[in-house]
Amino acid sequence: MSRIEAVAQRFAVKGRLVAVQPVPGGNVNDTHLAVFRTTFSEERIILQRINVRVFKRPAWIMSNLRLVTDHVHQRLHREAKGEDRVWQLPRIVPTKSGKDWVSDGEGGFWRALTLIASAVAHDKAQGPEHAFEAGTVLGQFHRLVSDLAPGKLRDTLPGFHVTPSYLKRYDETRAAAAGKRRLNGSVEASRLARFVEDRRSFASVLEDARERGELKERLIHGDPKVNNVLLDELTGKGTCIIDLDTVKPGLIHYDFGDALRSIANPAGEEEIDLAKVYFDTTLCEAFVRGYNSRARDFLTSSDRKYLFDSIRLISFELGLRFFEDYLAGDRYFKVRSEGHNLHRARVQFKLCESIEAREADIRRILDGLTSSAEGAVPKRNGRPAPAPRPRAGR
Ligand code: GN1
Ligand code: MG
Repeated sequence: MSRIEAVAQRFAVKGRLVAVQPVPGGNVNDTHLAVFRTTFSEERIILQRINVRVFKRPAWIMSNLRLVTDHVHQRLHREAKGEDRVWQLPRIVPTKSGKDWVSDGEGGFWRALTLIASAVAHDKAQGPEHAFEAGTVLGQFHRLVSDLAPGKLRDTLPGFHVTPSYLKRYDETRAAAAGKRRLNGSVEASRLARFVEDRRSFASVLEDARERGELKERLIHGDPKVNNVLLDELTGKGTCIIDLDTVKPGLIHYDFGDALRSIANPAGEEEIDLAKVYFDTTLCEAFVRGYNSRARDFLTSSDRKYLFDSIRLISFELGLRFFEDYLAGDRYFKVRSEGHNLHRARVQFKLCESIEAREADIRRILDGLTSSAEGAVPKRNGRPAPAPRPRAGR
């Protein structure tokens, strides 16, 4: 029996374990699908090994997850009758001894979650309807956790999305011998370094506003990128947001910016051809309408003032994080080839440039967020989504 199979069997699931398969994707944690069978049925769960190099206190992830899922499940239950759909959220699968996780004796920290069956996730936007649903799902998530006190949750990843802290780390990495070697070793790396310099003063825009008291911390998802949004395979409607490891107190802008830098880049973040990477304002507009349909009253006027900056900033920040990791020797994000993180950085910086070029249009769309009453649901084409892929966070 393999180590993963032994781990899978420690969770309280009916039936006999018949397979454990890796689920691709995910830049940080490792994800597997475990299938258990009985004479009459089958149960499938998502088994994940938390990356403890990134998440130094994995037990805190689980105590947060327990709080958030209990809270959201209760609310979903209460609100189910008036809803236009069945909203879903995975629950923690306990171990046979009633714990929320297991350690494998070799430093591995594992947890299991129920699989949201009949749902799909896409790595890039499929069109405005998809973007509308992604906005709806994020708005719904913000609404659902808005009455859970942020102070109850632990900070699972200190400094996460605090852009100036990434800049500081970047400066340290660049000054180290290995960083210098990589920086001077390619023309492209030097070009990206100039791109960062040109935007250095912009990096603190949200943190400055927070310090001035203009922006307040709330509970955020932390990683609302397009493939963490699940769509119901039968109806095409958003059904759930997964990957709750970074739910913690923070600025709502991190979520807004991260969701948009992801859904409004039709090429996706792994695109090889940079010419295909741009910020699509039609997708942005659809996302904003979707968000508005669920969380209209959620944003204050100060919040709205910084929405454009958040989109520009998070694409810049993610590019900076990839670039820093490239210079540091790929220690944080998993890579599939030499230069992978460098290329990911190029994609995000290209996107950031496109956001800057379309500033006026984007601001007009965001202003609509203030004035329009309700996001109109776009027409559906009625086509079922492609074959399901199991996703439960990465
Ligand atoms: C990481 O591992 P994954 O794919 O869920 C990262 C996010 C990035 C994302 C970019 C904890 O998320 O912040 O936006 O890659 N998560 C963490 O794909 O750093
Ligand atoms: Mg994640």
